[in-house]
Amino acid sequence: MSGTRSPQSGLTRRGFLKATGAAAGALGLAGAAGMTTADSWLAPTQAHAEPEERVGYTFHYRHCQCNCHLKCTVRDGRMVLVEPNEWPDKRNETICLKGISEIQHTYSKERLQVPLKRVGERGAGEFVEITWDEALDTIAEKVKETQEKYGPEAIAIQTAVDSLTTFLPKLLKGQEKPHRGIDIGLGNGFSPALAESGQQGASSNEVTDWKNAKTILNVGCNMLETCMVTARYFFEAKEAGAEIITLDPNFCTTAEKSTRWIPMVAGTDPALYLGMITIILDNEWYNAPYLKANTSMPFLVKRSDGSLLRKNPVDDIKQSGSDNPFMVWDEATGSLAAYNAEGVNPALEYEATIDGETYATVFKLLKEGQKQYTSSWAAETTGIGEDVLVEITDKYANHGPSILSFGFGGGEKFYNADVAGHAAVLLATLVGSFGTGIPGWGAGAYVNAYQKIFGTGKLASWPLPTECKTASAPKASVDYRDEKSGIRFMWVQNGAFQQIAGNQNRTNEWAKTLDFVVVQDIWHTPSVDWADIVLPVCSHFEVDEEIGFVRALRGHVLLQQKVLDPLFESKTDFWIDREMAKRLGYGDALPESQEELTRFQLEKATDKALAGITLDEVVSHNGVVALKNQPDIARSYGNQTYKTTSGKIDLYYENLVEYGQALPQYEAPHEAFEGNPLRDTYPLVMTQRRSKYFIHQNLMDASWLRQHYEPTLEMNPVDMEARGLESGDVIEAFNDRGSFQCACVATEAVRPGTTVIVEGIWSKYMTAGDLQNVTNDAANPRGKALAKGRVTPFNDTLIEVKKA
Ligand SMILES: Nc1nc2c(c(=O)[nH]1)N[C@H]1C(S)=C(S)[C@@H](COP(=O)(O)OP(=O)(O)OC[C@H]3O[C@@H](n4cnc5c(=O)[nH]c(N)nc54)[C@H](O)[C@@H]3O)O[C@H]1N2
Ligand SMILES: Nc1nc2c(c(=O)[nH]1)N[C@H]1C(S)=C(S)[C@@H](COP(=O)(O)OP(=O)(O)OC[C@H]3O[C@@H](n4cnc5c(=O)[nH]c(N)nc54)[C@H](O)[C@@H]3O)O[C@H]1N2
Ligand SMILES: [Mo]
Repeated sequence: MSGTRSPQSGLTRRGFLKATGAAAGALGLAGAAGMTTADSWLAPTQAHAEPEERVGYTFHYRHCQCNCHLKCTVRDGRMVLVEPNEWPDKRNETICLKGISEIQHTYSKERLQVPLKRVGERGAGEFVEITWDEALDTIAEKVKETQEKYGPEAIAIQTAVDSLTTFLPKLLKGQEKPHRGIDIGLGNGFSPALAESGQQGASSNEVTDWKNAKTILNVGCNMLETCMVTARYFFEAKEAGAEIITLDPNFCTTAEKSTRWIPMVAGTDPALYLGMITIILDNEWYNAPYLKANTSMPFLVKRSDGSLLRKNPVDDIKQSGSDNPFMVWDEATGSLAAYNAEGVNPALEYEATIDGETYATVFKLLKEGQKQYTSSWAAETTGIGEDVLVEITDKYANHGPSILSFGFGGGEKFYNADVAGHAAVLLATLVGSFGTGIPGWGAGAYVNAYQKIFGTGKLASWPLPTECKTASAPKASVDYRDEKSGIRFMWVQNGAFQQIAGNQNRTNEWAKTLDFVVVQDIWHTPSVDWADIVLPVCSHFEVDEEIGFVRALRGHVLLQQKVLDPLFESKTDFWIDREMAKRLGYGDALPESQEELTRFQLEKATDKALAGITLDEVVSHNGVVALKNQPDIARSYGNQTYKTTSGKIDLYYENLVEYGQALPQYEAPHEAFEGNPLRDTYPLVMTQRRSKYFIHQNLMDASWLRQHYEPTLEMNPVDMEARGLESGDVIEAFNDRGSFQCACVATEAVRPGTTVIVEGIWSKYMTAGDLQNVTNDAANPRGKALAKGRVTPFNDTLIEVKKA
C-alpha cells in the first residue's frame, strides 16, 4: 500500500472511540491508538480494579460446514474468551481451534480497516484511503454506467455462504455466481435421478443416521476435518459396530479413524462405482422388486436413438409425466402399459420389436453396457485389489443397512465427476438405498448434513420490487472468464475470485480486462489486490445494532447478536446493501435494520419447522432455539416420493444420449490418468485438500493457527528420493500453466505419484507464486448439458517438482 496508513500504523482516535464505545473513555485504556492489531490488543495491560465485562452471542463462519454458535466474553471492549454456546440439543455444543483463535484473528493485522481506492496497476495492491461516501458513490456510478452500456447481466456478483445478505445481486440485477463450476461435479450426475433441487449431491439422510448402518463406504471425503461437527456421529456409528471403509488416495485424518483405509488411484472414482455395479449385477445382489416398483429401470428405450418410449410421441424430451407416461412391458397382461397404470407389473429385463423398432428396458441396457466394466478392469484402473473390490461390494450390498458417502472435494474436482456421481446414484439405487424409511440406508455428501435435511427451516424472504431479480449466466458461456459470459464488472461480495477458479494466471489476465472490480471482505486476502475499490466489512463478531443475521442450520435457529461494535471503519454487509439501494433508487425497498429483517424472516416464515418461533424467543435463549416439528433423524424421499419427471428414481439420463452418457460410461480424467503422454513431462498428480485449521482463504492469517501449519507440498518419500529432496527443502512445483514454491515434506500418507497441498493458502505465505497457478481449469464440453454446468477439475492436475 502506498499513500495510506498501513494496517499496523494504527487507527484514528475517532475510529477507536467508535469501535470501543463508552467503555474506552470511562476506563481510560492506555495506548488506545496503538491497539489496533492482535499484537497490540493482546499485549499485557495494567489490571483494572473493575473491568467492564459482558457476554455476546454469535455464530462462527459456515463454509467449514459447522456454523458453531459461540458465547463470547468481552472485557473492556476486547473479546477475551470464546466458548461453545448452550444448545437445546447438547450434541451441538462444539467449538474448534478456529473458533477459539478468533480472540486473535478478529484483530489480525490483515484486517481491512478503511475503504480503499486503487492507485497503481490493477493487481499491484496499491491503494489510497477514501471515505465510505466516495467509495459507494463511485461504485454506484459504475454500476449505472455498466448497466446502461452492456445491460445488467454484465455485472457479476460473487457470493458464498458467509455473507448472509441476499439483496445485492438482486439490486444490481446481475449474474450471481456466474459459471464457476464449484461443488457441483458429483451432484451433476447424482442429483437428477432423485431430482434433488437444493445442494447438488446432498445426502438422502442425516449423518445422525449412520449409527443405524452396518457398512459405510466413505469415498474421498475427509469429513473429520471438513465437517468437524459430524465427528460425533462418525464415532457413534463406529462404536455401534459399523464398518467404516474410507477409499482415498491419501491416508487422510478420516481414513486414519475409519475401520479401514483402501488407497485408490486419484480420479478413478467412476471406475470404482462401475466395477461395483458389475459385481452386483453379476451376483444378482440387486433388489429387483425395489427396482421394478421405484425406478425407471423397467422403462423401454428405443435402441436406434436412445429415446424413452412414451405413450405419445414428443418433440421435446421434457414433455412427459402423468399425461404422457413412459411405457413398460406389463408381465401381468403380456402387453405394453403405462408405467403408472393400475396393477401393472413391469418387466425388468425385456426386449421387444414394436413397429419395426427394437426396444429394451433400461435395466437390460445397463447389464449389456456393464460387460466392459469387469471387476478386473475396475481393480486395475483404481489400483484396488479385485478381491478387495468384491469383498467391499458384498458388504455394501448384503451387509446393510449401508451408506455411500462422498465429499465435495476429492473425486468431485475431476473432469469426469458427473460420471462418478451418476454411477454412485445408480449403485446406491441397485441396493435400495432411497425412500424406504429403513434407518441406516442412504447416499450422498454428508459433509454438509448439519443433521437436518437440506432446505429445512426455510426463512421468509424479504420482497423486493419485481424488477429486482438476478440475471442468469448466459447459456453460451461455461466459464465466467470466457468472452461469452459478457462480464464487465465483478463485485466480490463474499469469496475470492482468484480462489474459485483454477489456473490463476488466466484469471488475472481476465481481471485486467474488466472495467471495474469491487472486493468486499474482512481481511486482506490476495484477491483484494485486484480491486478498484475495497470495502472493509465487519467480522461475524461485529454488528452496529444488537441483532444481526439469522439462519436455520443443524436443526436450530441460530442468531447473530452483537459481540463487538464494528472495528476500525468496517461496516456490515447489510449496511452496504442499504447504502447501495439508496444510491440505485431503491432507498425504501430494504428493511430499516437487521432487526426488522430478522424478525420478518422468522415470523413470516411458512415452514412448519419455524412455526411460532419469534425473534424475542430466540434472543431470550441467547440465540439458539430448536426447530419445531422435526423428526429425530431426517430422511428424504419418504414413501418413495421423488420430484422427477416420472415420480420415480430416473436413472436413465435421456438428455445425455448425445454424449453417450444416458447411463454412466467410464471417462478418464482430463490430465491425471495413466498413459497420458503429458505425464512424461509432469509425472505427479497434485490433489488438494482442506485443513481443519482454515476455511479456504479465511483464517490463513490467524497466527495462532498458522504456528501449527506452514504451507507444504506433501510427497511420498519415493518421489522425493527420486528428485533428491528432503523434508524442509523448498521446492518448485510447475507445469505449463505456472508454478509455485514452498517447502516439501515426506509422508507415507500420500500415494506414490500423488502429491497433496492444502488449498486456499495466500500467495504471501508461499515462498513464491500461488498454488492456484498450476491448477487445471479445463471445461468439459458436456458441462453445457449438465444441470449446474461444467465442474472445475482442480485435482485433475499434473505437475513436476524440483528443488527451488
Ligand atoms: N476446515 C474446513 N472445512 C471445510 C472447508 C474448509 O476450507 N476448511 N471447505 C468446505 C468446502 S467448500 C468443501 S467443498 C468441503 C469439501 O470436503 P471434502 O470432500 O472432505 O474435501 P477435501 O478435503 O478437499 O477432500 C477429501 C478427500 O479427497 C481425497 N481425494 C483427492 N482426490 C481424490 C480422488 O480422486 N478420489 C477419491 N476417492 N478421493 C480423493 C483427498 O485425499 C481428501 O482426503 O469441505 C468443507 N469444509
Ligand atoms: N486449488 C483449489 N481451489 C479451490 C478448491 C480446491 O479444492 N482447490 N476448492 C474450491 C471450493 S470447493 C470452494 S467452495 C471455493 C471457496 O472459495 P471462497 O468462496 O472464496 O471461500 P470462502 O473462504 O468461503 O470465502 C472467501 C472470503 O469471504 C470472506 N468472508 C468471510 N465471512 C464474510 C462475511 O460475512 N462477509 C463478507 N463480505 N466476506 C466474508 C473471507 O474473508 C474470505 O476471504 O474454493 C474453490 N477453490
Ligand atoms: Mo466447496
